Amino acid sequence: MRIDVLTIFPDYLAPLDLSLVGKARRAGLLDLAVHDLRDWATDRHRTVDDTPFGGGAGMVMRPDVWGQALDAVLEDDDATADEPTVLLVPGPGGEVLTQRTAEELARARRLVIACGRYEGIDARVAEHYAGRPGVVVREVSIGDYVLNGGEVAALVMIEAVARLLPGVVGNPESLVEESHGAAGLLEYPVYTKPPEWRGHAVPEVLTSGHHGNVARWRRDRALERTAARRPDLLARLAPDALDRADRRVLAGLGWYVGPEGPRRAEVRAAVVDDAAALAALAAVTFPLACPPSLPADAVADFVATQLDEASFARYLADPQRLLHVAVDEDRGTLLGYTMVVLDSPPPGQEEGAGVAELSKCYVHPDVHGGGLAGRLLAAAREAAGERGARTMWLGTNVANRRARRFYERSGFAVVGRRTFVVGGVPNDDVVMSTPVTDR
Ligand code: JCQ
Repeated sequence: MRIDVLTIFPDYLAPLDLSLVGKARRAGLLDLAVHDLRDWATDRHRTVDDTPFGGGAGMVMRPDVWGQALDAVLEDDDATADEPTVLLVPGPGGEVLTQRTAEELARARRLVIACGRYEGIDARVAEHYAGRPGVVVREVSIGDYVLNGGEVAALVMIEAVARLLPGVVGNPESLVEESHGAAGLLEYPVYTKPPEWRGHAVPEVLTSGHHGNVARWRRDRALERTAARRPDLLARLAPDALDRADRRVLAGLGWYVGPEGPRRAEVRAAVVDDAAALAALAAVTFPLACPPSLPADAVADFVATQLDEASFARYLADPQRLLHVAVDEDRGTLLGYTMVVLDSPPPGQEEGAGVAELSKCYVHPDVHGGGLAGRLLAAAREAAGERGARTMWLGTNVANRRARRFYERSGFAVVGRRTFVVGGVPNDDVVMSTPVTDR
């Protein structure tokens, strides 16, 4: 690759003789030249700037000087080549440099980097060269802060690009590992010898020799770091990039995985104002939990008489019932809910004190497997415990494998059967139970 840098401070780019970039130059993998813009100024003072049209503070770099300089540097350019020459203009107003940008730039045949100073370069320069065949102009920022000139940004861009050129990085494995990071998560923390330093030990799992556990631990830390520092990156992950273990970690951090990727969800006690949204959600979730053998009108009857807004308003007003909701934090949409009935023993059991019934636990089908049910159940269990419950039971249709597996993973065990009447039609339920206080 060929790179030309134009600047009024050529010495600022002296570090390009060093390290990996310097080595790439000496190895002939990178042909890099730095030019002094003032060589194309025409007056005795080698002036490159002038006052802005329209007024305002500071100075603007003159298009005529830039035009002469760029024409000279581009003179030997092959306008018919397949790959364009990229005229790269670092500046706080450009598109933000990302690993993807670096990858794109690394595929260019040639880069010409125009380092501006003062208030910037006369806008006609970018306009003019954008119209030149074989040239693509890209204004690129290295972040939302202001520098005195484009030189440091040029150094950053050159380093980001050079290390991607074939043969520059000794071990291309380290680029592969990174592209996982580029796939959306921040890097996990790393450690080396000594195993204990100033009272800080290396996490035990890393010295255990258990590769599976190491991989899981690193993944968990990467998820945690990304959630804490770069929630924007987390929210851009595709749902299918997150496995069950990922979702459990994210759930513990206050996230769920929806159809558009991870989002923040709040789990809280329900309030009277939630009644309408609860009825709307229940009308979606309840039919899906019913066995296909159940007639549609029986399901509809149950929804209309026991899951309507008025019913939820009554449940919410009942001190013996505890309702919790999971809500998307940004949109406010209801994602799931639980209802616990205190002192409500399963059929055939006389003693009800300290026995809580988990009467409802539903999550919208779009966000199944997103980690919300676990959080809702934890909130329901905790609230029931605070109200004196020592065991919690539930009934779920014998055929609902998904629900049964979820409750088993959550500590429930099958303890019996019951008949549950939906719209006058009897259904076979399993009864499952769990202690409330331990865990
Ligand atoms: C780059 N983030 C900040 C400063 C004018 C092109 O004209 C100008 C360029 C600069 C230097 O770039 C930055 C920068 N990324 O300040 C003023």
